[in-house]
Amino acid sequence: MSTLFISDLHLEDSQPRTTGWLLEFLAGPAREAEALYILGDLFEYWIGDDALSTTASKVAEAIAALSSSGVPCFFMHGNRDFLLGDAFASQAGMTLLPESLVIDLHGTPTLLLHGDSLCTDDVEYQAFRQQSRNPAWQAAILAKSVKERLQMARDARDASKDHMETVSTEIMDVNESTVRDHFQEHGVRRMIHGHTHRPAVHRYETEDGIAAERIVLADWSTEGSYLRVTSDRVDSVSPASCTPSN
Ligand SMILES: [Mn+2]
Repeated sequence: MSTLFISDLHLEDSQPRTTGWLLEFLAGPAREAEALYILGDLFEYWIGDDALSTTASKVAEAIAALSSSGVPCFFMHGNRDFLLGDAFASQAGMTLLPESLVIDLHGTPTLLLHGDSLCTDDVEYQAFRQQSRNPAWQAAILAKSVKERLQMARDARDASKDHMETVSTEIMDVNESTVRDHFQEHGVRRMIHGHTHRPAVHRYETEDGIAAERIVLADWSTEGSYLRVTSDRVDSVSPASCTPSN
């Protein structure tokens, strides 16, 4: 049996192709899985469970269908959809996870996280992250009108675009010493995350000489992609149905 991981789909109404890839994935390869983990940034932005986009409603229905077919679905927040709450999770039949979690993945303790918390060189972003995870700040945002929240989401997106243009690519990537601290603190030799849109398997040696790996999930900007983990294999898969047709 396999466990599947996806992240960074950045779904929104203006990108129906990406939503189409997800719907095919949920009705296809995901049905054979033991569990599906969504490690954040499923949506491009999230202004509250009371203001669902057409895409969000469709996606909730498709994830709920997967989950009721017997495949448990888990969701971890990203830096775009951190306001996604219990109401939507229950509508989609998925379980909300804390911001980091160690699971027993077919015998290997594995740390799961969105990945933004590893990008500690980006001091400005980390300050925003701290604020955005504060329950009082979140409640204040959610109390605003839908119109105000949509405007805030647009502003945040513009600010994030400006930020990406001005900050170097090294600063936007993970900090290696933070990565090593995470291996150490959580006592794991494998972690899986997304966020950086730099899919890869990075190999490390921990302080006590043990081999460790950091698997970075692919984003869905050019094609659908998922990570499939079994007891003896780790594969990154882009199903044919999820690749762009010319
Ligand atoms: Mn992200």
